[in-house]
Amino acid sequence: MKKVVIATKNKGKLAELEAPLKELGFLVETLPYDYPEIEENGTSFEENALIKARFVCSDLHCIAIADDSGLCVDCLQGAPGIFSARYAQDYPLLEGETKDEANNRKLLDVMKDVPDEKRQCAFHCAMAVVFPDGKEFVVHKTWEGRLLFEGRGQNGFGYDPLFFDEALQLTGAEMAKSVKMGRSHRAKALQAVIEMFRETFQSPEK
Ligand code: ITT
Repeated sequence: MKKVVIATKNKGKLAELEAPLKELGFLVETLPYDYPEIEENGTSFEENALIKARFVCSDLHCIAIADDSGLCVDCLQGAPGIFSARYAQDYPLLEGETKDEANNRKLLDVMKDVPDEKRQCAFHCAMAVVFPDGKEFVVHKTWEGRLLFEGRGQNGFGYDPLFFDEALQLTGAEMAKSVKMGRSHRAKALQAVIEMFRETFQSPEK
């Protein structure tokens, strides 16, 4: 059975990536809790995804998948973008607040005077796969929506409570995981990766 490591420490991402890869027949491994932080010093989602996948592939000697993703808000010229995970690093955490909650609080503050019709945004995901023989594959997908004025829903992670999908009239945190997996930036990127794996291996069990 072929082994693949998902090069992320983000539990929300992991929850979305692990099951489909297992279903495809891979032995899926995750990074240990104390795995060193990989410096993401690229200037694009693609560069950062490749940095993470290359590092883990060469360190652990197996196929590595990494995703670099984030929310890009039109009227903020694409911010927080590649800095989505650390957007609120200049905001002191409130008592009991998580990093995701602080990021959402900052974004709502920054956007508080922006009217509904100017709140378009999109999630972006670059997903990179690096093979021990040096082969690399990268795909980039998006999911468009509108930023709400307050969070709704308990599912998902990150900016999901603020991200409103106009077609479904639900936030990313209000939709069931299976629904998000039919629409999201990450789900579409993963689908392309799965097709690439099918073509490469016919079946990963081989
Ligand atoms: P790894 O680098 O370990 O994978 P990370 O959280 O640092 O974890 P990124 O640098 O790619 O990953 O940052 C992604 C951030 O973008 C994430 O922390 C969320 O704030 C946001 N994000 C990405 N995809 C999202 C989604 O599907 N729903 C909500 N927020 C998302």
